[in-house]
Amino acid sequence: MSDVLSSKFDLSGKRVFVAGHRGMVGSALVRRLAKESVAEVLTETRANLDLLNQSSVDTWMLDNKPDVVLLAAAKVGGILANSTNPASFIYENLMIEANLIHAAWKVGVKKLVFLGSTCIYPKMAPQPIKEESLLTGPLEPTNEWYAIAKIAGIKLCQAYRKQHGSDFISVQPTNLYGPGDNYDLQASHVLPALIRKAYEAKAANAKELVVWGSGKPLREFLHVDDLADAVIFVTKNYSAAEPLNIATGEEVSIGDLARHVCKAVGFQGNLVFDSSKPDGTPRKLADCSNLHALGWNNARNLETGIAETFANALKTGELTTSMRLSA
Ligand code: GFB
Repeated sequence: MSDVLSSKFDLSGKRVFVAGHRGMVGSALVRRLAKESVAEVLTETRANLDLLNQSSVDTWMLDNKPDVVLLAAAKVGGILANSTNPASFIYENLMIEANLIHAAWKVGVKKLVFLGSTCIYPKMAPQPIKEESLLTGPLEPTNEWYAIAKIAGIKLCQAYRKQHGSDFISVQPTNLYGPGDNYDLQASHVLPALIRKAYEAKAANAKELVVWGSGKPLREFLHVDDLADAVIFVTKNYSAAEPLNIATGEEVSIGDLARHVCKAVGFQGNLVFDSSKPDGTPRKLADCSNLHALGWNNARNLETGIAETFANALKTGELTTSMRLSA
């Protein structure tokens, strides 16, 4: 990584476009950018910029000519949403990436950071998963559609770097959580789902909480504000074709995660494991030695992060609002 270490990009005075600023990742990036001396943070409404439409993206990019693009716009969801909406996950993600990356090249964007996911790696990749594992084996079937689209995004960045010399990089965050998450049980990832289930079970004085699958799969969970900090760090310090993993190094089983959530929420009933629901990939521990070599490390621990997230969701009404919407 020594050549990579010397690659510095100065964010100060730059006009930075956050694509997907209303999502969990995009909004965290906007919060984090407030600490940087950028000239302007550009965001746009869906009504004025349709990321699925090439001419809308071309026109907007030409009118606004950002210096930097942080590509956090994506169609995302948990294991159930991924398995039941394959067309939406592959189509929307491919269109967003292709439109934005091509337009970014056309208007001379100086730096673009594409956000992928650690689900791009083969289901049975050796653990911890190194970036070199990309495209070395079959994908996890529950999210292969999303994964293929995200792999295409990485390849787009590599292709524009190779053919045009564009400084486009990609990062692969592990499972994320934090403010702005989706608490709809049909679409959400596991952590907000468990927070909601524990909250409702406690309120109803229930004896049990249902956890999907066997509880045995292992995952890492990164707080979205820590991801945003890492993304700004790599924007300033990394320039290479290889994607970069961003994770915590702290692995937890889904069963233990449920126990942490119950403790944070104060639910004291039993866990019941529903084996009719999929486990998904058995383990995805990301090797972050390249990120560490650059100088970024995760600080927050998972139990603290869960307690903060639950308290924040109660305070903002995020948890109760989405319960009302999805009821
Ligand atoms: O977070 P999650 O939906 O997605 O599920 P993945 C992680 C694990 O938690 C699986 C279990 O083993 C689920 O079966 N789980 C237990 C639950 N209870 C629940 C629950 O109530 N809701 C949910 N959603 N899960 C996603 C991919 O995979 O990871 C995406 O589908 C994306 O493409 C994302 O990459 C980061 O970790 O399995």
